[in-house]
Amino acid sequence: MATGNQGKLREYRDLLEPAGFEVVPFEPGIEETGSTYLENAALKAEAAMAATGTPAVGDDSGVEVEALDGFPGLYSARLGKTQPERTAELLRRLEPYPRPWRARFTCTIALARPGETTRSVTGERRGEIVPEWRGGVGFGYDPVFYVAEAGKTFGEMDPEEKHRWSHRGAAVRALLASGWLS
Ligand code: ITT
Repeated sequence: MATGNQGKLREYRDLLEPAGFEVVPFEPGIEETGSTYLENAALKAEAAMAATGTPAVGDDSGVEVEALDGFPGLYSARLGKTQPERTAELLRRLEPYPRPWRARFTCTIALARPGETTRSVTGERRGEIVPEWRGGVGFGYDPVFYVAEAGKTFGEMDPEEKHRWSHRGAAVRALLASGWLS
């Protein structure tokens, strides 16, 4: 798993270990120079595969806010130095706009295997950004991402529940269903 994000790593362990996979973290240490989630996910997966010689997955994800024309999207990790700063910056930018602040989380997973073409799957979840931080579970923007159908933010869901609703849960289920991991 080509990530330095502990929150993501925990979720991949949760989602893939019950399916029989051992998830080993590897920090690819590359610059995310791609212009799409897919390009960045592939850069991470291919760097990890090249360094380790084993199959690797990379995850590029982000939250796109309608009022901000899809921002921060690809730049979700770069809105500030720490996550509290990033979340506060997102809320600051949204302040002038009327609610609801409709948003969508996207997660693209790239799978790189030695000698094979890199393949990918994507999962999405629609919701809205809320101004007050709710719940202490999860990571990243979880406390301000509200899923109306569940009546909770991601930050208020236990891991199982988040996986059921989340962009990453959907992407991993698609990856498992693809048969590419066998
Ligand atoms: P790696 O590249 O090392 O995997 P990263 O944190 O830089 O880690 P991204 O470039 O994909 O990851 O940036 C995604 C940003 O969106 C980052 O700020 C995450 O915390 C946030 N994010 C992604 N998935 C999330 C989720 O399920 N819940 C909350 N925030 C999430």
